[in-house]
Amino acid sequence: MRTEIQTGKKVFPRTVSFLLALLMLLGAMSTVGCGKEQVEEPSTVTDAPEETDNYQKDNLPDTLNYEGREFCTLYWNGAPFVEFEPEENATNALSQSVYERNDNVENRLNVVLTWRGIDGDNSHQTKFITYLESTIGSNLHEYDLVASYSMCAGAMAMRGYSVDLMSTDYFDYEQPWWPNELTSQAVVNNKLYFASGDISTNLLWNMYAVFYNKDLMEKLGITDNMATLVKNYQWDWDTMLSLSKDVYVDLDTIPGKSLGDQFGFGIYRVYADALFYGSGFRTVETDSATGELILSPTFGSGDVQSLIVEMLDYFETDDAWYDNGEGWSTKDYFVNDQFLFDLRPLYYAPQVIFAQDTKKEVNFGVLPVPMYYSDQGKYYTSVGFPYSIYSLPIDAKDISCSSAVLECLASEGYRKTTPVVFEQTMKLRYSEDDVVSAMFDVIRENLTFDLGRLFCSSFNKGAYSNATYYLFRTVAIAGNNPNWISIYKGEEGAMADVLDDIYTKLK
Ligand SMILES: [Ca+2]
Repeated sequence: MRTEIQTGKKVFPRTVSFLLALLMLLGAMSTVGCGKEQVEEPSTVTDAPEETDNYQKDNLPDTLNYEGREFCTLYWNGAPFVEFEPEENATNALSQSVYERNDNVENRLNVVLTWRGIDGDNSHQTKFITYLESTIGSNLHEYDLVASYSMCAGAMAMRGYSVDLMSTDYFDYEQPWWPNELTSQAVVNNKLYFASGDISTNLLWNMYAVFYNKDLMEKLGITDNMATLVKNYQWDWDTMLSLSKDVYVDLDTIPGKSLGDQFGFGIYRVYADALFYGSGFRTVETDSATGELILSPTFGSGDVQSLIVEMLDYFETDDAWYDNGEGWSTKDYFVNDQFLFDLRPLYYAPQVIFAQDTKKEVNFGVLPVPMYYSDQGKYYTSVGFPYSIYSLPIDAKDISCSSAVLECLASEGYRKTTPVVFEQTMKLRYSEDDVVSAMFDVIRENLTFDLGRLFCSSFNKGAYSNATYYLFRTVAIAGNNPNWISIYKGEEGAMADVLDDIYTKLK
């Protein structure tokens, strides 16, 4: 039984003073790559006496001791936020928390973490996989753990390079740092070849949420009962449409609807996937009778058709702005009170709302993506692609040790790095405001791990590349095409073939 920790006050101890941590950080920055240079002796500073908060602890035995062995993780360069090693000479809180997480792992398990980054972001996936072939595929035993760009983990598993985590000694899927949906959606034939969650800071930053502008809400005379709506599962599509009605004001000099105006809701086309997943739809699921992977009956359903029609109708009105251009992610319309609701990845807060050159301060809150059905009873959070998925390479020298380090990184990340992501999103200490903290946890705990999304780069046998996200986001929504059933039917056979192939390789 998973321990639910989303309610109640939690305390994030700042276990070492910032200055001390900074000195430790500067002293430990000598690592460059695996097997090249040793990091300095792990610090002996521990925070055990202060870890008496009500955060869930892991079940790793205290007796684990890997006798100072070097533990090498391969990761992808270009991750938007610090996640693996602390940045050199960095004094920011996130980098400090990554340092503390790694330090705790080293001290607890008596390992020396080394890291090697290679090209592997969206445009370098082939390069990353080719490199994996040259090392794991050649059984060189170079790496103990692989942290890849999210789309690469599926390709790695398909090639047979990933260990089934469920069969390893210390991977503990019931812990809160591994999202519920990871094991309910990404397990194939009782095997799980990769994992993510609190272990990846970039996953948390890329979670889609709806920002709402409290200043504008007040100006419009709307009572802010958003937290209650969310808590009571009343935050749904109809509620959002009704709250965003009549918000429109033609503010700029361009007559009629234009981007300089005031809107109830704003969204960029790339983020439209979040509304698909927020509705509980998915592209792939497991056939409960046979255990095989199948295209989800929800994917090609009339319900998706209805959502698309409603979205397109909504975007046509003055209530909503649907942006089909580029550069949306850095725009400050929301900060300037032009949008009541704005669907965004969470990194919008540190990158734009709190950016140093932003002159205006906006009061805002974050909400999960609204449910489509009023009786849905559950929110679902999807994630933009630039985050990490962790895999244990089959040629790792000691699978048991790799399993322990993976679990320990996630567990320590849950207590060290996740609170900092929260603090930098909300400019609040996690313990300061239970309502805001609970909202963040609703978003975080309902992450979806649809295999069609995780393996999207394999779905290329039909008319479209990456069909499992491209069809909805681009062909239907951005293409302003409400004929979902026919779009889906045209691609269904090709997608089913790919899925058969995936299942055959993973089962
Ligand atoms: Ca206008």
